[in-house]
Amino acid sequence: MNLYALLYERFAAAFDRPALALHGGGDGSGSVTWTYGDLDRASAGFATALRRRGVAPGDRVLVQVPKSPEAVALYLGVLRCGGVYVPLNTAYTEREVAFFSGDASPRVVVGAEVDGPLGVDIDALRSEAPAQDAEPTIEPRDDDDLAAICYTSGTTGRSKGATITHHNLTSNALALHRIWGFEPGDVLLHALPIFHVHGLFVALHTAFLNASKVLFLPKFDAAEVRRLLPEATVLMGVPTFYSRLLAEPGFGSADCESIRLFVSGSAPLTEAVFGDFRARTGHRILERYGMTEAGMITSNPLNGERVAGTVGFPLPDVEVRAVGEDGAEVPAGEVGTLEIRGPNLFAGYWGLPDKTAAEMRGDGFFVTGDLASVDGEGRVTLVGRDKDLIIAGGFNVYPKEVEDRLDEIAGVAESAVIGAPHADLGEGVVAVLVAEGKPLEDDTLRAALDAGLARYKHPRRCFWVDELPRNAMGKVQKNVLRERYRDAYDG
Ligand code: MLC
Ligand code: AMP
Repeated sequence: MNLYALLYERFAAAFDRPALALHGGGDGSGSVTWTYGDLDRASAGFATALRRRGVAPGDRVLVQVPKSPEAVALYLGVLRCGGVYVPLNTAYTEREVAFFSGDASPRVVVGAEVDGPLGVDIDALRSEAPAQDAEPTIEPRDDDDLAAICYTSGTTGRSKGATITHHNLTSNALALHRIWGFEPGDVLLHALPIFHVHGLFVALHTAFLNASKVLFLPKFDAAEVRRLLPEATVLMGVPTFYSRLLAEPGFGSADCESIRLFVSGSAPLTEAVFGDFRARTGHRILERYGMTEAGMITSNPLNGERVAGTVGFPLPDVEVRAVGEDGAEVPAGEVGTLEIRGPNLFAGYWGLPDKTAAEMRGDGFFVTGDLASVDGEGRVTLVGRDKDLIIAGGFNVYPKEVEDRLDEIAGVAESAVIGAPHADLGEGVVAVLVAEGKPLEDDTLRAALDAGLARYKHPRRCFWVDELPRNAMGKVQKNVLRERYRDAYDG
């Protein structure tokens, strides 16, 4: 079934009700509300315009646009016409976008400045099919048909497109809607970006299945979120949202009276933030775990104990196991690499069957690259990663990609990129560099990186050394560097 057909069933009963409420200033100025009817009609318009531009079922539509109600309608419009939605971080540079465009071979590119005839601005696209000639069709889709390709950077430095089916999205959304107890009257406060799984799928799908009102903020701003909390019942965020709310002077239980559920994910929520939040507000943040390739995988319970430092239990129909180096499951409570299987699991990496095969076991389990233990009750605790990944403020940064860009800069002989603890972002990107001649100034490095690397991936601390520590095999010892520079941000 086309995911939009399911959503449409819920929307149809709520056409007059608010879907997306965009808040202007504190005095209510500039506020705009889209009803579910508006959203449906706008998505039909986008679907019509895309069809006219030749988008047939299965064709990719690459999108790099700022967060807005129109952008949500465009996403729904792509689903509706059977297209495959390919969202891109708005921070990506032209060089990064050019790679995704080349890889996904889209029929249409919305927003991003890609040279060529495929590109169109979102407003122009919208005006191509005004409401009166928008066709209400919803293209039939099979469970295995692709709904989206979400790029996730890889350990090799080359991004991979995770292909996600209608069934992946639908099963995950229905499961989360149920286990998180969505109920009539719920209002979601939405401050996440909508180019990643968390803000696009988890947050929007659960709210839309509920035909809930969504308070739609262009980006996270702690003071603004605090101001709107009394109008909401659910907030979903990365851990940085919660640590920044705690840093708001006087923030406490009075701010949270209407809230029934705070959800955190995409990066580890520290026990300190969980504990402080509970002490200040009385709320136990519900931590869940997911990834682009599998949507949501585990969740702490809505009712029942939410244990700090754990990510809870597998979602319905999802199986997890921790395995040792020999590939065999380790005993309960012991740490292994987490492998998962279920209806949420993606259909493979776009155009990369070998990479897909390398991360799949013969019995259909996927190797997440996260290190975890699973206790006797099935509760999962993540303890680290065996993939070389940095998560800063919920955004993933793969060191290899940053190293590749650094190594291209004249004056850099070689580089090693690591993550260091960062009070605000969880982890911050650190570069350790060997100079070719005299070490470069930070500003020079920065300017050179700007040409090809989104800014959230930039190392904000750089250290020049005579040589990188290496093991007997000649491999850079990142663990040594992580130890040496662990105070880079918070020392
Ligand atoms: C912004 N900047 C970051 C950053 N976000 N740097 C490192 N890490 C980040 N996460 C940089 C910008 O490049 C800019 O630098 C400067 O910080 C200010 O930008 P900003 O936009 O004003 O930043 P800020 O408001 O502070 O944003 C922080 C944030 C945001 C935490 C609110 O990053 C955010 O919303 N993160 C959510 C990410 C997310 O949705 N992850 C889900 C992935 S899905 P300069 O130099 O240009 O000034 C997934 C699966 C799952 O992982 O389980 O959910
Ligand atoms: P992404 O590739 O952006 O989808 O990021 C997925 C990765 O984020 C996972 O493999 C985990 O390493 C990490 N992650 C997601 N949720 C959590 C969580 N609650 N705690 C710790 N790490 C998490």
